[in-house]
Amino acid sequence: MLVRSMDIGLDRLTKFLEDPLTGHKGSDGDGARVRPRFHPRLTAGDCLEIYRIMVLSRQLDHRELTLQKQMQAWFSIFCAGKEAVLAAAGKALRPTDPIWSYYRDRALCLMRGMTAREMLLQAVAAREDPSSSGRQMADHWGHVEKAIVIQASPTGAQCVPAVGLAEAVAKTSTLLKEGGRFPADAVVYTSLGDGTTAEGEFYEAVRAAILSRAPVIIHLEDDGYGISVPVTEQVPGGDLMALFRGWPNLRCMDIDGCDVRGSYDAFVEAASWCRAQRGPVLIRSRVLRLMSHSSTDDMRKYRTAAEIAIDFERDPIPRFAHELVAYGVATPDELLRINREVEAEVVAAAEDVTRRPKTDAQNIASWAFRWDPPTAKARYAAAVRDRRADAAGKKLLLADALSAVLHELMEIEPRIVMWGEDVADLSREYLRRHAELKGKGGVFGITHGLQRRFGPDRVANAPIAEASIVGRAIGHALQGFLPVVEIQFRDYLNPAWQQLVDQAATMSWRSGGRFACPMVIRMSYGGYLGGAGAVWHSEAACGPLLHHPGLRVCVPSNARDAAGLMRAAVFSGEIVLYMEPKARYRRPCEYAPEEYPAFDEVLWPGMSRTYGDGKDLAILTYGNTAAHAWDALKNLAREGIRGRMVDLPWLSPLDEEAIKAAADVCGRVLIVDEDRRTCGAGAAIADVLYRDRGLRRRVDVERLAAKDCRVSYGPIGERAVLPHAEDIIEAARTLLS
Ligand SMILES: Cc1ncc(C[n+]2csc(CCOP(=O)(O)OP(=O)(O)O)c2C)c(N)n1
Repeated sequence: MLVRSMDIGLDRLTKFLEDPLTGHKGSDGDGARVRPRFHPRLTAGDCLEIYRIMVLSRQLDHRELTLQKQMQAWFSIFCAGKEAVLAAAGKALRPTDPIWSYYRDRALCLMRGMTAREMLLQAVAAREDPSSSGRQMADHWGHVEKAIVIQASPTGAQCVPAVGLAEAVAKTSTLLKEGGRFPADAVVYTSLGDGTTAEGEFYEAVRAAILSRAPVIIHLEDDGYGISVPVTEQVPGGDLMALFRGWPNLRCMDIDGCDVRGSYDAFVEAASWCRAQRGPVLIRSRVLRLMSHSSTDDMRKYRTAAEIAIDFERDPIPRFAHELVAYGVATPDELLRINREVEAEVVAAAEDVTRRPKTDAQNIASWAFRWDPPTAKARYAAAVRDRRADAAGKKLLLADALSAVLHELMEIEPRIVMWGEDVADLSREYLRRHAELKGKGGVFGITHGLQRRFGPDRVANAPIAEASIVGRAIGHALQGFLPVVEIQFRDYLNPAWQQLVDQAATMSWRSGGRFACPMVIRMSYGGYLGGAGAVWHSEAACGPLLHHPGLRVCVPSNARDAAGLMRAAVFSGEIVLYMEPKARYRRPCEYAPEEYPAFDEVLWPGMSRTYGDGKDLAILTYGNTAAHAWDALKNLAREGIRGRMVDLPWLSPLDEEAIKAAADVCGRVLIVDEDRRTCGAGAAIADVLYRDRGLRRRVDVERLAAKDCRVSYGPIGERAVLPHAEDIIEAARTLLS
C-alpha cells in the first residue's frame, strides 16, 4: 500500500507536541493583553476541551497513516486544517442536534463524544466499529447514540436527506404523537466541501430547505481544493459565496474557519436562528487542507511547496495555542500536558483496535434488508384492530383500489406522510380558499382527495426534483415518519438514483443495522397503452432495481392485490418500490376477484398467486403481462394445452417455492415480462430455477421479454417492442413442441 501523504505535516506535529507554541507567529497576543477574557461565554474549561479535541483530531489523522504503514488500515482522509471550526461547531450545537456530515468532520464528531478508539475501530475494519461494523471505509462516521447519522461516500449526497430530516424534525410536535428520534427543536447540521457545491443535488437541497424553512445548518468547508482541482476552476467567478448572495430567505455567513471564537459565535448564532424557525443557514468557513486529499493522494504533485508552507503558517492548532497562552487561559505547560495525554490516548487506542476481531465475514450481507415478519404482522394487527376496511367488498378497478388503500392506510397509520409531483389536490393557498375546485391528486388521480382529508402537512406537492422526493423521504424516515412518496413514472426515477441506491438502499447495511429508512416509493410503469405511452413514459426497468440489496420491488397485476400489497409494503419495514401497471389502472381483471379485500388480506413480501391448475405449462409473470399471459392460456386451452399462471407480485423477495413448485409440476416454464431481456426481472426469475441443480436438468425454460430497446411511440412501435398474447402463444407452442 502506497501512502503518499505520509509525512506531510508530521514533523510539524512532532515539534508541536513538544512545544505547543511552535509553528505560529502568535499575532493575536497583542490585543489579548487588554482583553479581560478570551470569550464572553467560552470558559477556560471549554477552551481547553476545544484545544484537546483539535489536537486529538490531528493526531488521529496521523495515527491512521501509521496504521496503514503497519498494514492494519487501508485508507484514510483527513481533518487537518479544519479542526478549529469543527470543534467550535461541536461545542455550539446541542448533543441531540443531528449531525449528517462528510468525511472531513472528525473534530466535530470527537466533540460530540465519539472516542479515538471508536474512530480507529473503523479504520481497521473492526467488527465493533460503532459506525458501520467495519463495513465502510475509514472516516465515514455514524453513531446512533450520539446523533451522528451514518455518512456515505458519494459527496454531497447527505445534503438532501439532511434537509428532509430537518423538515421532519420541525413537523414532529404536530404530527408525531409519540415524538421522533430527535427532539422537535433540534437543528440539523450537514456539511460538504467547496468542490461538491457543483453537484446538482446540493442546489436541490438548498432550494428545498428554503421552501420549507427547514432548521438546517449547511456548512461549506472551503479549503480551496477538490482533490487536485482548485476552487477557481470549479466555481464560476471563483467566489463560492457570490453564488448564494441574493437567494431569498437564506441566511448566509462567511467565516474564518481557523478562528475558534468567530466559528463558535457563528454556529451559536446559526443554531438559534434555526431554532427560532427562521429557516436554513449556509455557513462558508474558509479552512485549510494541511494534508493531501487522502492517503492515496500526494498534494506535492499539484501544489507548490511555498503554497503549502503558507497554509502551515495559518495552522489553526498552534494559532489557538498562542491565543490561549496570550489570554492567560492556559500555560504552555498545561497545553504540553494535554498534548502528551492525547498522544498516550491515541497510542493506546491504536494498539487496542488492532487486536479486535475484524468485520464479520460470515454475516457480511446481514442488515441489507429489514423484513421481520413477526414485527411487521404485529404492527399491522395493532393498526387494524377493531376496524373495518371502508371499501371491503366493493368491486373496484385497480386505480380505485389503490386510492382506497391509500386512504385507509393514512387513516390507520398516522406516521404516513406523502408527497410527489402533483399528488396534492391543490396548492396550499387554494386549498383554503377554493372548495369548489375538484383538485388534481396526481397525474393519474390516485392520490385524489388525500390532501383534503388528511391536510397539507401530511400530503403535499413536491417540486420537480426526484432526488429530493426520495432524499427528503430518507430524512423523514429517520425521524420516525413513514413516507409513501410518488415518482410520476418509472422513467423519472433516474434523477433520484443516487438517493435511492447509494443513500436509502445502503443505509441499514452500511450502519450495521443501526439506521434504517423504511418507505414506499410508488410509481407508474410500463406500456400497453396502445401507443399512448411512449419512450420515457413506458419503462418497466425492474431489473436495475433488483440489483440493489436493500430495495424491495412489488408489482400488483389486479385490484385486489393492489390493496393487499400496499398494506404489506407500508408495514414491511422495508424500502419498497411499488410499481403500478398504469395500463391496468382502469381495466377489469378476468382471473382474480375484483372485490376490495378486508383487512385480513395482506400480500406479505414473498407471496404469490397461482391461477389455473393445468400441468402442461407454467407461465411465470407479473404486472402488466399477467393479463396477456392469461389471454394466451385461454387460447392455448382451446388447443388442448392446459397450463397455469404464477403471478409474482413480489419481485424481491421472489416466491421461490411457488416458482419451483410450478416448474416441478409442469416441467415446462415460460417466463414472460415486459422488462428488457438483458438483466431484466425475467432473468432473476429464471435464476431461481437455474440455481436448483435438479430442476435445472429436468425443466425446460423459455423467456419472453421486451426487446432490448426503448418502448417506441405509437401502437406499431409499442407492439414491436413489448410481448403480447400472440407472442406468448407462439412461445408456448414452441416450448411444447
Ligand atoms: C459523487 C462523487 N463523485 C466523486 C467522488 C470522489 N471524490 C471524493 S472526495 C472528492 C473531492 C471533493 O472535494 P470537496 O468537495 O472540495 O471536498 P474536500 O475533499 O476538499 O473537503 C471527490 C471528487 C465522490 N466521493 N462522490
